Amino acid sequence: EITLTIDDQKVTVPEGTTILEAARKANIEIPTLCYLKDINEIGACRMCLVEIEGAKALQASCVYPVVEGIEVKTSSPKVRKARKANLELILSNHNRECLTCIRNENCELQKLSKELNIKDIPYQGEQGDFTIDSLSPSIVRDQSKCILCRRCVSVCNDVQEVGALGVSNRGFYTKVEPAFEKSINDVNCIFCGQCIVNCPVGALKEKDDTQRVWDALADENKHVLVQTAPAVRAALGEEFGLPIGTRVTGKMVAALRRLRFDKVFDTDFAADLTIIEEGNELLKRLKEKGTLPMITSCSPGWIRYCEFNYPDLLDHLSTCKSPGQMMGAMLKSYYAQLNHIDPKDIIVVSVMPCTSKKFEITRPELEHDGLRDVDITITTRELARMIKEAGIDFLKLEEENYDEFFGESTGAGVIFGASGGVMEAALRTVADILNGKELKEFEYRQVRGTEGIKEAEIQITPDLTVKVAVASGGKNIKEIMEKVRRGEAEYHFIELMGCPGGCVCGGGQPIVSAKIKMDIDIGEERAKALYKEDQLLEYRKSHLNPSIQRLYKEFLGEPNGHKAHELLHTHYYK
Ligand code: HC0
Repeated sequence: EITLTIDDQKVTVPEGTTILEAARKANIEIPTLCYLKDINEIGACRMCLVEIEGAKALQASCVYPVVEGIEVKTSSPKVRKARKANLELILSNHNRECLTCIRNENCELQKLSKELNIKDIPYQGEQGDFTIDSLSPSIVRDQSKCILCRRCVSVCNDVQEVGALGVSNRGFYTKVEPAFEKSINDVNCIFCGQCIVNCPVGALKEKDDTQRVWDALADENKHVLVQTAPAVRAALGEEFGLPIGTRVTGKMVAALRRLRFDKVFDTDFAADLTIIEEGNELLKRLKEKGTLPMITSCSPGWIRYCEFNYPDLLDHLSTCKSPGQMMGAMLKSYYAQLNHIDPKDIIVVSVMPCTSKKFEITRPELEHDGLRDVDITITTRELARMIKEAGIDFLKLEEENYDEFFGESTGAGVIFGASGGVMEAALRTVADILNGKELKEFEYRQVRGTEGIKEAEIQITPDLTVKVAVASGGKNIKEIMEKVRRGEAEYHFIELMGCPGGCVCGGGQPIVSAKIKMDIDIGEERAKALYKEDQLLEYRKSHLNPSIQRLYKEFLGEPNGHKAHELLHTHYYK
């Protein structure tokens, strides 16, 4: 324990704590920009400068460990003057088109300018590079807004271990960019969007597809269907000021109807369908000694990661398309047939917590009869913008239900959005099938929670114990995949998701400031909302979904059968 004085207040904290953390613990606010707890603690932006009694220079509090007895001043005239000058310098080279910036009112730089009472910017002169890279289907980079805080670089390199972004040049010419000034589209980026949700400003954003949706909705010759991914409902409310972890399923459905989609469906329905296909695929691989461990294939970020880093292990992937794609394939076949609509006239829009899904829908593997499974994907953030633009008062909306059949889902479908959810949903179904009855105990808490890697051995029947692993985020995925490559992974089934925490923390979700993330585990809060919805639903196992049962009876035939293979499965080659 160390005791120090911060602004005349005695503070006692464990050794190794930084001055910044100690101050925040004592409710003394020190501003930061580049700081991202445990991820980017590099003292680059100089916003967190403090004065330490006896020290000649001001010190960056985010990297300065506490020392017994020191006296710290966090807002002396000297400190305030230096911080202001640093902020003015950052602003002098920042594209200040705040009114039309995607991060207007959710920008850490804007907020800080207000808090530090910046009135004008004395340093005007040459501006840095203004390149905009919008070649990828998922991510747009705007150099003119980059403040070189390096949060994206640390997340991409240390958390995701992708390494698509780096820092080049020195001094005024310093830039954050992929190697050799390439576009993000031409390097090993997995389009997870973790750079976006960790950027304090508008230098990184999703490719905006909202205009394409407006155009589709305005086209009277098109039948426009929307599906919402599990994790969207757990976060959309944040865009309207609701606390993190508020579940807004019913309001979201109502808003989509106000936007005039022809039908509002739930990706959770297709998650249930995925479980039937994937569960049976696993049983087949176990029985016929197929490639094991089998690995989930629904996270497009993970698929890209696999293609770039483990092309030799692609056989381990389940052949199932992701639920979002399965839904598209069903809507353009069975739904079209039932409703006597030419599939060519159907536009499927998906709302996803994910930026990589924008890439996924363009993949050549994911179409049928020359028609894309899914036509347009927007993120949770883009949906919020559409709702606002349409003048819909989200908070006042009465809750509504999804449209029937393709809107019907189980608790197993909804937990897909949290890390461990796909695994748990699969276990619920596989266990019932192998035991030939409906088990009363079906919550597999061993695979829940926010740890990066979870492992469990689960006794399914008296003679079968399955070994499973769940990992999310590139670094954790790598640890598991290296084991698989070395032949040391004795698992039967592995769930891998590209974003740390799973889809609830996807790169398309509402952006939460570094300061709030210091205190709240957003993944945990949003996941709670999904597990709550699981408990509220009538059915909690995918195979009990009456619409899924009818779909097999009337259209698909057998799980993993001919028709299912044609529409619901694919292969990724590299
Ligand atoms: Fe997910 Fe999905 S659960 S990837 O995490 O499997 O994005 O939410 O939509 O497709 O269902 C994301 C979330 C999905 C898919 C589902 C899966």
